[in-house]
Amino acid sequence: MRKPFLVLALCGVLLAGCSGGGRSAVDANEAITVGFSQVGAESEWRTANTRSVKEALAVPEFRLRFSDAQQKQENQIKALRGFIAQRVDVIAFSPVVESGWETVLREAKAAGIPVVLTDRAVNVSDASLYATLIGSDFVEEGRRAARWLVEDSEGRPEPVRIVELQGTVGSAPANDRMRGFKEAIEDDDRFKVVRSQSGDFTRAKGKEVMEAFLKAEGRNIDVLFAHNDDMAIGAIQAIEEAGLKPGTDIRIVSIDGVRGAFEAMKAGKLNATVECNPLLGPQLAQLVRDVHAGRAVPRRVTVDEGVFTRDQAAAELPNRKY
Ligand code: GYE
Repeated sequence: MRKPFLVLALCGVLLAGCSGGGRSAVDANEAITVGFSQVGAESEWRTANTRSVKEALAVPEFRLRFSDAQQKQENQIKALRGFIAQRVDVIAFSPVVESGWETVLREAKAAGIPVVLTDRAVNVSDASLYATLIGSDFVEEGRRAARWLVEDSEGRPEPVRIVELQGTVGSAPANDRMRGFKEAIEDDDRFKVVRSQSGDFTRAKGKEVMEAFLKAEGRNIDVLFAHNDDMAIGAIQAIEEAGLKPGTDIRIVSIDGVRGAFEAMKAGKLNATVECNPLLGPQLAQLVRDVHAGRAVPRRVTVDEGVFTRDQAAAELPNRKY
């Protein structure tokens, strides 16, 4: 934490030595060591997010220690403790679930290591346990999915029977997307969520749970709301295998806006996707720089995002970066 001030002071005295002489911009032992604990590799979104973080931190200014938690909080806690033991300069992580972080975050604080949350939020009573959170507004994403549905349901038969594929139980995006979606339709009697279950953000689980929904509800499903595109893509397969037409017999709206979703929309099988931008690497790098230097950072940094529908898919596909 104190290192950069020392470096700056030295630069002031030995200006020539710091700025010239053919030395690399950042000396290896001056690099900011960042311990990053990723959720896993559960979705296209996550793959793009990992790539973005790794790319942004793959410059001499940083030394990255990357750890994959395989969607398990216990692995993530272990990784954080490892980073603390190694005395990294900054810890960044994308918490699998919201609760259960107080103890390990207190350990990081006691060791003087600032923490940057990326993508997902935590539930802690002491706000000083992390410096900032960079990520999307998941409640708003849930609302956007619902607003699309309300608009697309104009003039269609009522009631509209909805099944919901939730993300990982206890995760911020699952909790918030569910809340935002529900909030936006609960005063409208036309809409009924008849089943809601977790598909853990993966294609395989999305397919499996959709099969169970179809078995239980038969042909009485009008809409699928999936908390991410991967689960929707898995569910599309289940719907086709049941002899129904995804996108027509069952309208589908999901979240993320990954390439696979645009392809499914182009094929007419997915109706809409709400964008959730995974390319947080550059903004994360800046926050790491700032907290390491002791500069003030905003508590919450959100990302700008939109909604895309089937009629826009073909034109938008070449512009997609993930
Ligand atoms: O929507 C999903 C991923 O936390 C925003 O996690 C992220 C979510 C994303 O598995 O695809």
